[in-house]
Amino acid sequence: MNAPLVLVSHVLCPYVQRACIVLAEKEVPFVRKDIDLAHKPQWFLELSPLGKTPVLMVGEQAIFESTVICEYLDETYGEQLHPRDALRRARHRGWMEFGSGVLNLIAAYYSAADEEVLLQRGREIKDRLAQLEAVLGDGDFFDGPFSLVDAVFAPVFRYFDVLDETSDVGFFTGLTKLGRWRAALDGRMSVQRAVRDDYRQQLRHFFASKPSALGRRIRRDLPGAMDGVVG
Ligand SMILES: N[C@@H](CCC(=O)N[C@@H](CS)C(=O)NCC(=O)O)C(=O)O
Repeated sequence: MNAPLVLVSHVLCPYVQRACIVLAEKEVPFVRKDIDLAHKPQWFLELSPLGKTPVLMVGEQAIFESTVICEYLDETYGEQLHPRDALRRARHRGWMEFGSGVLNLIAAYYSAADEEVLLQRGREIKDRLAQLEAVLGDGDFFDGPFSLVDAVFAPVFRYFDVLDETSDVGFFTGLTKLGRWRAALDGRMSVQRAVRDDYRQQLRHFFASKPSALGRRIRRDLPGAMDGVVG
């Protein structure tokens, strides 16, 4: 019998979502334990060497780093999501890393202190999205059946549901394959179940709370964003 799984999480964390998606794809039961990253509990710091979510508890053992968690789950449960061919798998790992780079750019975008930097970071994100568009085929997902690369990009794309509300970049404009991929991921049950029903409102609130250009825009354009959210 497999050891019980506990995923130590944060409500908005895109890296946590990767693990949730893989768990849902494989229909593996787990307990999700959300923590407040602004007030990290001592027990969490003892499990997570870098103080970051996600951490997966497999019985008494803790695993950290989302891609490591996803690969562990992929190797341990159900039908493999990673390609069997080593070269193709290596290529997928490269694009998973690329996805983490896009998440870093998104963080730089929502933290940009002024409009000029916001615009610059927005252009950099758009450039990365255009690079992705150029490698996509004609299927619904990244490369054939749903894979770990899809689990990485679903949380990336989810950000744009809120970012598009206040952005003038047109992140997906002209990127038709990417738009189709985003829609396919949006419709996937595992992706939908990776966040709470009030995720968008939580994300708006998180952005609006920032002393950044995007925070100012959201407070101006979406005043309801500052309304209370359940923690
Ligand atoms: N490379 C890590 C990144 C995880 C990460 O950055 N998690 C964020 C939340 S989304 C975190 O825990 N931040 C808290 C901190 O850095 O203090 C992974 O893939 O698991």
